[in-house]
Amino acid sequence: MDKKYKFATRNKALKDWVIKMAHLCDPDAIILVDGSQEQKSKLEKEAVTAGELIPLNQDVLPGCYLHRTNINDVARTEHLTYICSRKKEDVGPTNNWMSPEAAYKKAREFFKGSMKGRNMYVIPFSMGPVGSPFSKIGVELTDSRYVVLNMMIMTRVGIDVIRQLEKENKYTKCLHSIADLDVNRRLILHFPEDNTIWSVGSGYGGNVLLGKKCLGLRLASYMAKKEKWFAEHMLIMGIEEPNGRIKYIAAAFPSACGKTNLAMLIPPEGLRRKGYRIWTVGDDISWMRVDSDGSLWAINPETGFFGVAPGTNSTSNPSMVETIKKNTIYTNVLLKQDGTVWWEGSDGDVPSRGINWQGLQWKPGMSDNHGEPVLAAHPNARFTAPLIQCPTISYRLEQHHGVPISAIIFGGRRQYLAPLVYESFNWQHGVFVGATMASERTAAQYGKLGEVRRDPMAMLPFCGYDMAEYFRHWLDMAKRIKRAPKIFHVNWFRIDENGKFLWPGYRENLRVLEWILSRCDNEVDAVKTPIGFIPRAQDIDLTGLQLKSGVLEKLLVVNNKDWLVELDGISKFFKQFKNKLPKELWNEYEALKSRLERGSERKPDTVRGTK
Ligand code: OXD
Ligand code: MN
Repeated sequence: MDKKYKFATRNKALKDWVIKMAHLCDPDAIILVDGSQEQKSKLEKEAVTAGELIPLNQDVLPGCYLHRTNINDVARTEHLTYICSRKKEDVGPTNNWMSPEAAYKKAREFFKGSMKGRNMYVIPFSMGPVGSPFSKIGVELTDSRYVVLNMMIMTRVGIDVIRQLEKENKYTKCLHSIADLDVNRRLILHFPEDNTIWSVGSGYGGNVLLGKKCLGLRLASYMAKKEKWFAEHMLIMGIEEPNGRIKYIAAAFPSACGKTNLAMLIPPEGLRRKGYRIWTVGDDISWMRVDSDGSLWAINPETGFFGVAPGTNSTSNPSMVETIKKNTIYTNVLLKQDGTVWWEGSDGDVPSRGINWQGLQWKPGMSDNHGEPVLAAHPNARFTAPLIQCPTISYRLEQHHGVPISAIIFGGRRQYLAPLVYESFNWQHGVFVGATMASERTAAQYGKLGEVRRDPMAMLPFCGYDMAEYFRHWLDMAKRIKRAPKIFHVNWFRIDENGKFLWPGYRENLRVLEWILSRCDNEVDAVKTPIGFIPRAQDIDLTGLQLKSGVLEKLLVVNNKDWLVELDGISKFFKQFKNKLPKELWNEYEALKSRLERGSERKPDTVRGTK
């Protein structure tokens, strides 16, 4: 307590807070992160000396490093993640709650002296271009060099943020310490009313890069409700059409549905020849505002990708393979003998040996004491890489007003139920489609295989307040958006009688996006079904794709009986919100039910859609 800490800033409140937190955590010194290349190199060197980073083969992977987390610290810990609003009812039934008093008290014990022997880095960062009406400033205090180096990739860190902070005293106070990495002393706490985040006991990205899920989604969603905008778990991509116009879409998918791959796809040959090209804006977070033209405009508040490595290869995502060839931090992948890296589902042959994510000697075919295969990379192994290295990156990243959104797309992984694509009837119905989004678990996820997990708007783990209020916000925004994007649902994962995927996915998904955009321009008719408008088979351009005859028709089937069963799951999900659930969503539920019941007494619908 008697240490004299030094920290210079013209922002008195910031200085007081930093010094106060230093007294709590007891670091050796306080270091301001200015975003300079010089400081970055120094930190990298120190991290290498301390064994926190391993330099990779600099001839093949210049500027790249490997990091290994603790083996008990490899993913977001949702059960230790809390929203600490003053009133319990404000977080709703889908969030963990702790009172601010109890949360501060408990975490303070974990933070006490937690930075002893380490430095406290002060990272001023901006989510969004500095000075943009969208942007939010944060300051993260951390004792982890890995966090500093990742934040320098994922957010805007630098002198202009510091200047902005001196001008206006409005920022999110983020405190992080790896402490002793003990899972029993780990907490990820959000205090929406105090604009504060405290994270202790973890070194895993999603728990500690506090600009991302914690500020970028949980606190931002709370701010967005109050300030009447949207903070969403969505990719943003521009689709350049043959006429040279670029239209932008925002899309939300639960994990393991290919969000990052879609955001930067390379058009299949048939569509590339027509003149299509993709411009990636972001792969994870979309902040959207109504601009003066009455449309919804979006920015990606981040500057980097924090992507899942396993499964990333030249077929699934050639753009990402290019992006991560330099200036990338790899986490929990296999280190090969030649100083490069590998993971399950990577390009290249399976290496004959290496050091796996746990730091152990590894050979293909190894199994543990329980007979389980020993993996080269952790299934949630990651890379952190700058957006600007992506070959498809949009040139509008720094535009203060973002990009105009023509369509919002929701999606899930459904083997039988949802057709390849359908369009909602209107905004309110679209909100219902988003609110009832669901995905079946894959083998890579914890839980029962095939079990349906509801994940409205892919925001279940990221909404910083009561989801019923969040749905209300989505509905209310209709009044403000004069030129609302159309809302669609896609499902790339339907299977046939033999369990094989019917749709080839990946780059071929652009064929579906093409239909979506032509619907936005009212260029094609559609077929009206009880769940929404679906394409006429002839309107999906299959040029160059060998799809067996009849498969597209199968992909577009809407089976009323299956949907009637689905209604049970939806109603169970809705009921947990009790009378807070907006009645408009129950109205949509009833309307869908009656359309399905009427529909099942008739022949399949062939009614023409709107033009
Ligand atoms: C992520 C996630 O890491 O959604 O982006 O979990
Ligand atoms: Mn995400």
